[in-house]
Amino acid sequence: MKDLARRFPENPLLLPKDVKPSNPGLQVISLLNPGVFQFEDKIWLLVRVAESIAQKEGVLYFPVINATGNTEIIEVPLNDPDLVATDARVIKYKGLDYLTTISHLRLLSSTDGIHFIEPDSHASLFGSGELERFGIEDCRVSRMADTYYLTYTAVSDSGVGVGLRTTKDWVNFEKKGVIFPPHNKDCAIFEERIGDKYYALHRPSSVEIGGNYIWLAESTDGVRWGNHRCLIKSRPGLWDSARVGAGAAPIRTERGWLAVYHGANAKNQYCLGAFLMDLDDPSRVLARTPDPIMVPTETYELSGFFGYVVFTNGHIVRGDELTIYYGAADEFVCGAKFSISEILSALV
Ligand code: MAN
Repeated sequence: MKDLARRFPENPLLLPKDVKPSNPGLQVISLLNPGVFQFEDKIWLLVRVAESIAQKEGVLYFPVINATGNTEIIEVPLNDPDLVATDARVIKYKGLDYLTTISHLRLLSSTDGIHFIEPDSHASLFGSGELERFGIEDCRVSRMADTYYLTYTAVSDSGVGVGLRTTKDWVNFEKKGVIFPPHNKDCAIFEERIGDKYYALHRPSSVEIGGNYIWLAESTDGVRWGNHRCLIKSRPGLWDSARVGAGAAPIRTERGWLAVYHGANAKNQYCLGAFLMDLDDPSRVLARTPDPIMVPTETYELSGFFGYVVFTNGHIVRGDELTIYYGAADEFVCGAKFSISEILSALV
């Protein structure tokens, strides 16, 4: 299907083999879903590195971070009746949920936005504490004045929530803890205050009544959030029928705040769409794209760790040009350009 994305001819920009594992006992399975920001005249990616253990026939190994912060390996025979391993991303074992990989966040920089290197000067960010025992993932980076707000998925056996860390120099970080408790992810803080309030999009999930919808929250300090309102729901019968979640920080345009989001259907096929919020009152949704603006079509989007996925949580805006960086097939980091006015024209 033809979409609005102009993919980089250099795609995939980053493959799992391009970085070293964080520990010699692990292997990098996927590089995906980067947060994106500009710092010291460079473009930076805060890439999610998903790692696992080399597998052997007949058994399944999966990692967990133990109470002392070290990675522990659990070994289960594949024919164990207590094991449910039907999704490449998650495992159920003896009634408990685990991830097949554990993720941390790695900093890579570039002068052209295409070729990225991993500078020694910046350490990786790892999960820390009991609410990040299964790792940290899919970080959005929002900048306000000289502070960067990092909102990421914090995963543990207690659930999937949103963690916040802030930094000014990408060397020292302040941990603000879990700002949206489970089940919640896909949190993007607006890069400007409106009136005297901070705003954020987030995605709680409701199991029985409701669903996986995008909500708006407000805050007076950027850390404690309230006045939650539900903005965008999944749409039965469409490409975003099962879940929706915000990408990076909404973009200020003359017509309103433009948000790029991902939507998935019941087959776990992930596309991108967009919606528009009122500039003064972002709880008012003005328009939304009926069709996706990006659909998995290239081989690197259709097959990989988890195929048929395009997922973004980071972008750079220059005039009318929106460059998104995205995870393809949950395994590779790719880039694509859009025209903001073309996206605005696709809104209904
Ligand atoms: C889903 C997927 C995984 C992710 C977990 C926890 O299963 O998005 O990639 O690791 O949620 O966030």
